[in-house]
Amino acid sequence: IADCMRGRLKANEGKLVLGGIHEYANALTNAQRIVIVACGTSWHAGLVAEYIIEDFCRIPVEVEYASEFRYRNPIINEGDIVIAISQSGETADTLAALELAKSKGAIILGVVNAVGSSISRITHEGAYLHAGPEIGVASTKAFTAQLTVLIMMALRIAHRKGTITESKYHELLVELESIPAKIKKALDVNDQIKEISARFKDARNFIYLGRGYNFPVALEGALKLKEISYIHAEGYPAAEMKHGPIALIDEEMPVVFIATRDSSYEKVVSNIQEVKARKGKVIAIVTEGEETINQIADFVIEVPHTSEALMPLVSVIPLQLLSYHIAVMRGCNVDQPRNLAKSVTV
Ligand code: F1P
Repeated sequence: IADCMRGRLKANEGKLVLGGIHEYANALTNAQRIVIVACGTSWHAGLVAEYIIEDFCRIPVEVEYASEFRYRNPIINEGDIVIAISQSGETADTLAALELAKSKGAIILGVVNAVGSSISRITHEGAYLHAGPEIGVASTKAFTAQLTVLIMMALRIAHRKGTITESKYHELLVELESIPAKIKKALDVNDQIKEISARFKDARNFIYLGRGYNFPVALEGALKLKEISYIHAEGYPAAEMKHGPIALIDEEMPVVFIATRDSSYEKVVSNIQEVKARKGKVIAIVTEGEETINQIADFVIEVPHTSEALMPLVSVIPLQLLSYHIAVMRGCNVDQPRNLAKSVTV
């Protein structure tokens, strides 16, 4: 992962614009609307992209499940920008969504891992991840690499548009370069996560909650657990909890909070208190040096501090480890989960 990030950062120091987008760089920068189509983990990366593009570039973004988009007669106009995100580059739904958008005159771009794949061949232009092949079926390092490329694209667009200050732009680029070391540090919690996994390996359900940039991370944490350990898991925005999922909480329910120090921190702390008041078991991913949540949560996992918009790159790591250890302890084949294909081509 670190190599991939360094490689991409280096590549972008040169003449590469917008992480591989040259010809359509102006179209992307001046877009009135961007539609992102993807499936599974790639869709979660798209959701982070929506947050960062709207936050920094002030361009409206819609993130669509390709499997819905392709069948639902969506409104796509000539010149709209449609970006596909895919690890394999072969996902049939994503490919069909792109073909539909292309037939309506959209500019179709790709953020794809597999070089020469079907999606990369039909797009007008694209950025490769260069993350190397995923060994397992469930997407992990591709997610991190997708986020890196999408964040870099968003920062470049914002810089070209002038919707980000020069100093903020450079501050975020420098911070991005520190991410590989921070991910390495986040991996140090492996043994602690193993212990937590042993405690919860027989749970029947899990809830994952996060706000803002950490909301898509909650979705991804839940998906990873479902995919490789076959435990039912739901991800929600933490603020949605009171609109339904709170009814599920009792002393049997593990609730994973992504509760790093950011602009929603105080609100997340009160969500944790709401879960504790109903005797839920709280596992909280927090920023190192955290003091308040340690007093409330049952388990606390620390990750290094980074900017809010970059946090998904770091906060997803303990969730991937949690799914991995639980799956191994349950005797599941983490590389080849049942019913899942590497490329969903039908
Ligand atoms: C999308 C995806 C993966 C998931 C599994 C099935 O694939 O849903 O996110 O982990 O491999 O396919 P892709 O379009 O990103 O290759």
